[in-house]
Amino acid sequence: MLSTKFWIGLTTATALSSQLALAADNIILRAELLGEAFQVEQLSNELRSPWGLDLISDHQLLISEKSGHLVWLDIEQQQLLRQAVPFEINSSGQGGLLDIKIAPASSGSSDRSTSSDESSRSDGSWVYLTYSKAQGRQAATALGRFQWLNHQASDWQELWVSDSWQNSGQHFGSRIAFDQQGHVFFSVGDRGDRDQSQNVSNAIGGILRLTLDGQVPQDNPFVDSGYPALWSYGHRNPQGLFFDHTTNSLWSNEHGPRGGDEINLIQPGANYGWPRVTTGREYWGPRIGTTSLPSMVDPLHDWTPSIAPSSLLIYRQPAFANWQSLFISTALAGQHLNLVDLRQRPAVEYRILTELNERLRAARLDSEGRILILTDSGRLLRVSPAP
Ligand SMILES: [Ca+2]
Repeated sequence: MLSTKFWIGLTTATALSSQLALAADNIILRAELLGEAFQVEQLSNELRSPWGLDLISDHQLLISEKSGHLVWLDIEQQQLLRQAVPFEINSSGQGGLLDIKIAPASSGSSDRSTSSDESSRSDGSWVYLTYSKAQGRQAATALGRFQWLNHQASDWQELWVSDSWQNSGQHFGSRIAFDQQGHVFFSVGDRGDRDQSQNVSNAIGGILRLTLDGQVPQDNPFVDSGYPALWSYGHRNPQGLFFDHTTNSLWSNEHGPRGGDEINLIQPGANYGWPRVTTGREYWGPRIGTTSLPSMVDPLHDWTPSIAPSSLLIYRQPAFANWQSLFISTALAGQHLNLVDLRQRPAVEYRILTELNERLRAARLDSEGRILILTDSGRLLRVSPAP
């Protein structure tokens, strides 16, 4: 359906290159954590409200912009191409084009079986997107995909529109994760209708699980008794989702109200409590519900006061040997990169990049374990070991 013609400014890309070119020293910060000296490079500042990113290779990225644009960025060549995504997207409020993630290579190719969640991928993959689908004045979190081949997107498909329709522009989620058994997960927020998060007959406040072609797996927990795509529920606004191939487990972080941001280990059919259980409060002060209930799963980490976590990964890469197994979250309101060691009790937390005063939107690792980060101000940053 789409061809190169869809790219905006294919010809201006060359002209852009000179603007994009940064001074030889594009290092904007040097610091140290846990014996690891690191530096932060600015790789681009040409993005417009970027929301998600994934790597085709260590120097070629696909980035989603909230306005509904797909960006291809080559950080070596300093080339940036932008095209509109052909879905009906409502980008008001917190809505828009949300996450982007390249599907893992098919489970049939054994040489890729040890590849991590964040390793580089070759051409010809399916690329998944979440977005707030528009219908009149309403919007709902949806999942789509396209094929990426020879620098072109084609075969756009809308795979699943969750029944999370609201007039509200709040709490769409939404991050994407893949396991290695052919499933895709994506998160849906409470859409500003918090009591619906406890209702298992809709997608609101849920993490959903589908096959890669958008079908309901027959072993989903509510396939006979509720919303068939639902995998877990009782979430408020989960904007971090990470499938850890080392432990074969799914993890999420979510925004609480005032306080009560959480990291959760996601189990099928489990209830994560919102709004009956939270340590957070209403913005005007009173408690919400209670802090624990036997039938609901408590978080493994709670940030009070809130940091506003916007993405999640578990660090298992070589670049920073002393950061192994840390849970890394970008923070919006908190304006830092948050690292949590959940092996210690109580968990130990570290905060870096505070000097940048940037709302950090999303992070991914390249093949060496360097951390690529998007900021709401439109920058792409890379955290790497300092020489
Ligand atoms: Ca919870």
